[in-house]
Amino acid sequence: MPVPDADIHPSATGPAQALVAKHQAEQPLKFYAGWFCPFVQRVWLALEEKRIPYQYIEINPYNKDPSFLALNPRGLVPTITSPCPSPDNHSPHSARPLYESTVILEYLEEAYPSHKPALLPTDPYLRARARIWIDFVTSRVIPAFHRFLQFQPGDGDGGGADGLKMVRGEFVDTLKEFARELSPQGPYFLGQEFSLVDVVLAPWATRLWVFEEFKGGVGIPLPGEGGEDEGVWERWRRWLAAVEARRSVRETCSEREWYLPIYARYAEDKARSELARAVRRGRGVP
Ligand SMILES: N[C@@H](CCC(=O)N[C@@H](CS)C(=O)NCC(=O)O)C(=O)O
Repeated sequence: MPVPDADIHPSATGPAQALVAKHQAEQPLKFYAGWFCPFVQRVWLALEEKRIPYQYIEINPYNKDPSFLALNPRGLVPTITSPCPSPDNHSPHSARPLYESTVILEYLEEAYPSHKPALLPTDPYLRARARIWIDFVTSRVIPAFHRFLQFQPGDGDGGGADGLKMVRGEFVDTLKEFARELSPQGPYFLGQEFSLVDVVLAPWATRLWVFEEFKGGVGIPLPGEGGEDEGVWERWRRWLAAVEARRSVRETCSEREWYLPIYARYAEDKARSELARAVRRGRGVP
């Protein structure tokens, strides 16, 4: 039986709808996606940035269709099926599935080296450092985002206003830690080049409005109110503005009104997705 989360708008709207329409033709690389999903948006950004041909296939991952489970036993989007490398190396299973957004991002970098821009630096040290901050986003920022979003006044020891202040503070601290690592010149994490570090955070950074909508504000100081961290927050705002203005980011976003009911379920802690349950159990991102 489908979980209540399955009751989502069936397709992308706004700019993302136009992009989906352009990617309906059969292509060797199939992109099983959910228009609403930030993990999907990560992969979508990389496909768009690198102009890799893909066929967009809308999936409602809460319905767990058996044909989709055959590709990804966890039934999560994003999932891709990658083309076979060469006709002589033809696999009996024509669809070679891959899942987990960060694994797919690395795969696209390796499998499409001629597709520019490269989204990881070539220098091994800088590459490794980029991976540290990619991991930081997934293991720290996103769980803190969800602990804040899913917080309920009755939760744990620090319930009510104090509890909300605590989870808000913890989330803002992760953003500040990230912001301190941004290259001073920017505008992106590594400098002038957009990279996977920007890609992995962009979908959540462009959803910060959910805290204004449901939790009384994000808690990032307004311009001029950052005290000793003013420079850090000024740099954060410059990063966010550059990311929000990026073509790939703008074109993969749907209209806000259709995200609202989905995020309302998280904000009331009623979502039954794997992510919501993992965060509830204190397990981070599934
Ligand atoms: N760790 C996965 C997370 C993917 C994920 O949680 N996707 C959600 C949609 S945003 C999903 O498919 N949920 C279905 C479910 O929870 O049953 C990744 O990075 O790709």
